[in-house]
Amino acid sequence: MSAETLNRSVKRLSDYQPPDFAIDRTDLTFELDVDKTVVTAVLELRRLDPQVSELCLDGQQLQLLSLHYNDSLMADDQFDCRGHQLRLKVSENNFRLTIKTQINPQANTALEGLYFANGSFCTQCEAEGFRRITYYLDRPDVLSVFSTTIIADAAHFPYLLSNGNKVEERPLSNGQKLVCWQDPFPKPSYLFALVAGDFDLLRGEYLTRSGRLVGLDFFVEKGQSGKAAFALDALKRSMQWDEQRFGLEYDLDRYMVVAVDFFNMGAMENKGLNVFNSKYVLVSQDTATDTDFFNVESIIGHEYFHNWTGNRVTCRDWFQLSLKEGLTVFRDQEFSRDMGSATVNRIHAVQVIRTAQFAEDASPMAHPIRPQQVMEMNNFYTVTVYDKGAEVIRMLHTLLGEAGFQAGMRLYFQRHDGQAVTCDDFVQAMQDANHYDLTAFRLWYQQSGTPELTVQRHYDAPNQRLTLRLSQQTPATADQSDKAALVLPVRYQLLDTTCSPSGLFVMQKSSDTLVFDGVSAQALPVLLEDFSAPVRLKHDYTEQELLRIAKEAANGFARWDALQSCWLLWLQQTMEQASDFVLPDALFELYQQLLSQPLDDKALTAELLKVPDYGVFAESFQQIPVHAILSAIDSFRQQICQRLAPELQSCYQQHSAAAVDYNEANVGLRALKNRCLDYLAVQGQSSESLLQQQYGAANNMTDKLAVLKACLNSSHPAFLSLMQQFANEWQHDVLVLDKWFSLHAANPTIAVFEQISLLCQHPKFSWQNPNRVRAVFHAFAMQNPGQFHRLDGRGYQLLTDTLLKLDPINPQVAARLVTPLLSWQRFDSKRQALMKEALHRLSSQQGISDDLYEKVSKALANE
Ligand code: B3K
Ligand code: ZN
Repeated sequence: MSAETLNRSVKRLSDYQPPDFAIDRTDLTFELDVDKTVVTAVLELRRLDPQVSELCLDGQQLQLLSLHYNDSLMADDQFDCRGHQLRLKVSENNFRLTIKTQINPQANTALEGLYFANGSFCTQCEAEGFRRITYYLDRPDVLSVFSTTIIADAAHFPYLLSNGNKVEERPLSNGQKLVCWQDPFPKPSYLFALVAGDFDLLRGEYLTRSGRLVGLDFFVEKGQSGKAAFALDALKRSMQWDEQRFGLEYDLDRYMVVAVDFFNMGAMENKGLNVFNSKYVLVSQDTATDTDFFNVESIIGHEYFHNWTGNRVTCRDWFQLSLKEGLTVFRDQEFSRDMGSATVNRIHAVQVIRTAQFAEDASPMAHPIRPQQVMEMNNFYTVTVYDKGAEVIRMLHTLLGEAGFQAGMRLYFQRHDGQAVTCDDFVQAMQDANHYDLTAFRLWYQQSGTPELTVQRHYDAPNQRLTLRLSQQTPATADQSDKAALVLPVRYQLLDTTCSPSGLFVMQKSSDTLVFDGVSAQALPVLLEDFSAPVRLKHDYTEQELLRIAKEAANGFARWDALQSCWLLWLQQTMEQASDFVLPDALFELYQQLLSQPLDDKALTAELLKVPDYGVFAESFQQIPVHAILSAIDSFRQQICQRLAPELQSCYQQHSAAAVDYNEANVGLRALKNRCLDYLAVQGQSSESLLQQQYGAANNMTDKLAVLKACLNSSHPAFLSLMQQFANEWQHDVLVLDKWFSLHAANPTIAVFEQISLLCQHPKFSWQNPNRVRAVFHAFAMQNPGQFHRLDGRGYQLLTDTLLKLDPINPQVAARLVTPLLSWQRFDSKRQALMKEALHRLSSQQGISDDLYEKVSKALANE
């Protein structure tokens, strides 16, 4: 490890020490001012270990105005306030500290702590943002009862919000007003929130199953409250679902959600006062796609479910993040599954694992779902901690069954309500409630990497016996070389002529056998149904066998999964045979059938009809052949369009009459119709009238955007003029404009560079706003592989220039965007050299943030 890395502090799970002090009460007063906010924190402290003589509080970017110990003002030589700490000698067991600090919310472009943006004050404290508000024990295992008094100009900030119940509201002299909040539930500082601004308010209510009436308040930008109605309903559905499925009820009288346009991520589960990125609250049919509606419902659910899994029971330390995130993602996935197409939901969740999560395992940032060391915690809100974490919970659910899992949840809450605990405590509750030994299972929490499960088949004809030899192996990752065998729940189904047995095989060792007796020579096992373990399955199935599963399997996921394997085979064949490769007739027959007689689940039909995205193909290679993949995708789309144009046309016509509302049936119809449109656009000029017609007639954003995407995917000549029309229609609405920014940034031609520089000068673009920056640069770096990975290095250069500009403004957003540069080892030597050059430019930048430094230094570690 370099000297610089050592200088920056790396924290280790193995160094965990319980806190020396408790903070029984935290009384905060905010005198809000855009550039000089004064925060007075009165902390009632209790020494837990009488041997300890020093108290050390965390603090960053604070100006200390005064410090009182009980009632005495402390002189400068009575404490030590340097770096990111405030230290003072302590001799009593119980004492009070009154800390007055001044902060500058307007200068806070990192959007961590208290910031002022777009006319409102807002906080984001997870993971370690509270220390930018006052000196504190800013760690999740210090739980305190908070009260918050907010004083601000009444005209500019009519709503002054914080956690819990409002206990006082009164006008003050000189146009100011005071509001006081009390939160009865002890909580760690990361769940603190404050919002002050002028909003429109949409109110609702929910009667809990025990008969308590809860007020539901949505605070949104003026004029936008109509667009929060869907989110309000989604919140009611979440509350009801959590009562029915998990027996969990809400615990305060009020649940508030504030939607803001300046936010680093999706949303935040602060106790009683969620803060949301406006894109995950504000939707209407004319401005939001079906995917946007889905995301709103799922994130509203996610943040609500955190009230029990995260807030009532929280994490002991940040290494345990998956305790709340993996579990809450599992819960939100189950909720979404019950609200829409279960199969398509599972497909989408699995795609995240197979693309982004497997890529993270193969990258310099590889880590287990419970990381062992961290420089900047914000870098570990990852697809591994969240989504692989949810898969680990799902495996527990598979092993224990719904009743066993729920028994484990009940015991977990019974034991740990009101505590800050570890992932081990969670697994222990599952184990004890079920008398099921989970010792070996716990390895999932400490081992990183993607296990490979290999299956070999042997059929013994005289005995009609099929033997499957299963072996597992996890390749070394950047963070860990030695790997052991994991517990793998393998769901299977056997396709056979007469019956189709199915079941669960729990693999415990590095190799094992699964035997089926009395089966025919045609028997075909479908393994890992519903992706019952987050592994890469290696098999030797032929195209015919895979297509048989795609046609015959009862399980929709298995059908889709078999087709995914087919596409990987066809990609290999295309790369071997270049332009001569022709997709097999059997695929066209299957597609013909699906187009003329779609399944009841139209959204699943649309998934089955889809050529996988670049990211799916890319993840199947150690070294990614970018352009070969892109041209194979083009060729596949062309072949499908050429062979099936009439069927695509008629399927399009037959499914074009969906009503506008967001519901499972309409979403499915739109998905299927727009899949057809996407292929038809390949025809170029001759599809123009169809595209124009849909664009002009569309009464919803899904159908409009589908036209633009179809044009983009096919480099259709109508693209630019339709984009112009779209910009004229939507320039007043930033969330819609973000879609337009992203489409431009995903343009696969060299014109994208000129276009991006124009976008950055657009009056609605702002380097301070994460949504705008991501709309352009996330789309460019992640959805435009052809231009991003150009051999002249222009793509890498553009991203590097962007990161150098962005890092001083908002390190969290910069550190997210750097991801595609980290995996330089996955490309050819020319690109490797260019990507490393880009990483060196970043690492040699003066004052680079810990966020970016941690990732870049890891990426360059094994150069
Ligand atoms: N807990 C927050 C994420 C906080 C991210 C901090 N960088 C949102 C969520 O997972 O619900
Ligand atoms: Zn979460």
